[in-house]
Amino acid sequence: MNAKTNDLAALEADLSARIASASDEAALDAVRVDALGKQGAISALMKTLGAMSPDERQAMGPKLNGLKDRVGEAIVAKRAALAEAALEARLASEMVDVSLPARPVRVGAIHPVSQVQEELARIFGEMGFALEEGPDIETDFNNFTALNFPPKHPAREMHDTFFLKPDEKGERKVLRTHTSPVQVRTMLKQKPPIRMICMGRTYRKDSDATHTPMFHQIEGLVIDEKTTMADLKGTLMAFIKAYFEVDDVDVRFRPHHFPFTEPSAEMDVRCDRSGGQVRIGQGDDWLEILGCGMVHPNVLKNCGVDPEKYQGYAFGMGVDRLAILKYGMPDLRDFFGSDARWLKHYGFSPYLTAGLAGGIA
Ligand code: 2NM
Repeated sequence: MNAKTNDLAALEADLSARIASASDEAALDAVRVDALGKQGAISALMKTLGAMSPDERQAMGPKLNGLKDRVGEAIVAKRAALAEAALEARLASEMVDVSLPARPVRVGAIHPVSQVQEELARIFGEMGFALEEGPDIETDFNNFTALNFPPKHPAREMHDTFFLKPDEKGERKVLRTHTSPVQVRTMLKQKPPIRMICMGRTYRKDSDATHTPMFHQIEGLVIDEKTTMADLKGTLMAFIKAYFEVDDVDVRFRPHHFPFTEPSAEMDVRCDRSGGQVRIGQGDDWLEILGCGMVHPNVLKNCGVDPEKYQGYAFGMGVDRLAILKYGMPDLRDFFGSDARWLKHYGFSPYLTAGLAGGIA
């Protein structure tokens, strides 16, 4: 090997090493300019061919051309490899694992009415009450007549009840003014013993800070051969303790009037209002909480139950008011304002429901 050949081998080794170590497009292009550019090392060697003897030129020509081709090819190959690596890196950095769970953002909240309904269903469910349902649009019979409302009773009048347009048969349906028609339906379809609750939307023409035209009720009914006011009292006291999470509760019954019960009463619970809010259990005050009574024999008759053999009690209360008493919202109208900020503040986590499946209370 002569000196010139040695030089060429050293040049090629140097260029190959620089090509191999070029970490980006710019570094690679610098090697290309140094080797094959106008002022490049290989270009300079090519220019010396003209001054050589024919023999020398014949020996050096192929060597220089070979060197030029190999270096050129190495640069092209390296450029492709760099482009490939850059693409790989970009794909890796932009990768999205679609199998990952969604980010833990709180997207929704359980409305206090729904939360309280879950709690009520659980409490009464554990006491053996079945949950019944009925439609919001009811017949006049189920909403009034079966429940012993006299034909001229004030609650039937236009200012209380939302009446629908009469249908083809002239029948005038109503938006139920209470959930009692569900009790009527249950007695009509099922033989005693009956032990049921129902809850849902009810409608009355009423609107102020404590009344909304749509509100929620829960009502209960127990019918058996020997059911008394004492059973009613025990059941309701157990309910109050469970719902308000207190160990002791004191109640009193005040005589009242409902068309569908006889006797009828309103039940108050002992409470303390000294701290600005209502605390259930002990104290010097009373809080009216529900209406109740022994089901009127006329109602039993109207619903196909023999009043000579069966008797029972019923009760009803406002779900919205129960929510206010336990969770303290100032204005009932905000319940149905559909304001997401209100719901975010007063709503409950979907993961912490008092659900029937035994969630955290
Ligand atoms: C109340 C108060 C008292 C009641 C009566 C009945 C039925 F259908 F059995 F007669 N259901 N609900 C009732 C009794 C409801 O709410 C304040």
